[in-house]
Amino acid sequence: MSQDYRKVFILDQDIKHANRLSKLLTQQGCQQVVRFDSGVKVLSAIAQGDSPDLLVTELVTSDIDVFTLLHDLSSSSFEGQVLLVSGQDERVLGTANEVAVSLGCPVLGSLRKPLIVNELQWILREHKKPLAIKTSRSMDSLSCYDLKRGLRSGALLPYYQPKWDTARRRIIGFEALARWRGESGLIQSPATFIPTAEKHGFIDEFTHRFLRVVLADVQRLQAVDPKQTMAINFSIDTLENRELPDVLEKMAQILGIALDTIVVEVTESRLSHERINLLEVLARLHLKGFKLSIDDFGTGYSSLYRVKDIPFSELKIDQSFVQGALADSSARAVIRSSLQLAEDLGMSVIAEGVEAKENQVLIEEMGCSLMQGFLFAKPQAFESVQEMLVAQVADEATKQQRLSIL
Ligand code: G
Ligand code: MN
Repeated sequence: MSQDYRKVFILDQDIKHANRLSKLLTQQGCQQVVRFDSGVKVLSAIAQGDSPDLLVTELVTSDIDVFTLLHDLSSSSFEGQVLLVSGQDERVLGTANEVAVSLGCPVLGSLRKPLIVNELQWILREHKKPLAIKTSRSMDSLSCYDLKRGLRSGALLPYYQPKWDTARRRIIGFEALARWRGESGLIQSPATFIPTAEKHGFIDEFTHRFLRVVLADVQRLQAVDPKQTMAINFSIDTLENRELPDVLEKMAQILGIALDTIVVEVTESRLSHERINLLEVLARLHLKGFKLSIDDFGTGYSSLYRVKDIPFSELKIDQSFVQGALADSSARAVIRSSLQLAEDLGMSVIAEGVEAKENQVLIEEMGCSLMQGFLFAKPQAFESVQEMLVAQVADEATKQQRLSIL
């Protein structure tokens, strides 16, 4: 299963630990494991073209610490993934993880010492795909010209990801995610185009075009099941526009869509004091009957203050906590306190980014049954989520019929 990791470097001064790790990695199918006792030697091997698929590193090495190492790796030719290991406080691991993410280093995860075999196996199995995408090197943003031309030719399109109620085993709604279909047909994520649209001041045009398509799709989905909700991610720049509540209301009303089936998602880290109109716009959306959801909860700095102030009806626990929950007790603590906070404030909670069954079970045990994630369904084109919904409605009708016969 880890044959993808043909070459692995281990950077660890602790010989006993490095030996054990090396043995385990070999057992997991890694073809070549090379041990290093110095960060400088790792960097110089990489500089000479000898680069691993995976670098497993301690936080503190004999010559450089992990932060220096990550900075140097991000400007080297290293294209592999990083697995952090430490006997230190988990929060230090968390900080190193965050720094790596901000540098665009694909972090596979973090492991505590002493090493637990299952934990290593789980990380290698579940996270072959990196947690962080290399934003700095592998994702080229689109130019302003590309965007303007693409907008007119329909390059902007929504993908939809179902939201699941695992207790009732059904789809309860969807989240619309903006995607860009490039000329080659390649589907790209918002990181490639939203910043450019924001920078050049046409995010509102973007939002309007996107909303028109999404709301038309909502109408079609609700024709299948009227209770389905649609969550839409709004740029903070759009939420600064005082006309938004009226515009959104009019668009929904024309299509006969109930306003309380539309969920406005706001990313927590972008809720800022400096945004003069933001609070007013959110409050007016709420007064009109739209639902407000706080996205990526736990990643911003103003969590508690903002949650108290803004009438959110839903809180979405950021995927980093959800995915870290099995191995990291601090992540579990964040989830537990988010659930408590939501309960006290009468909000529902959705766990984002559930990729593994083990995670689903753990999150359920913690008291949360609403989830989103690749385990249930990836974001996909309208036609395929519509099919899923049609199948669900047909299935429920059959069950209902059987019950009424009995
Ligand atoms: O910021 P927001 O939570 O709206 O971002 C959602 C993003 O997360 C989408 O781009 C979607 O593709 C991605 N996503 C959804 N489910 C999963 C998952 O299970 N794992 C990972 N890694 N990403 C996910
Ligand atoms: Mn979202």
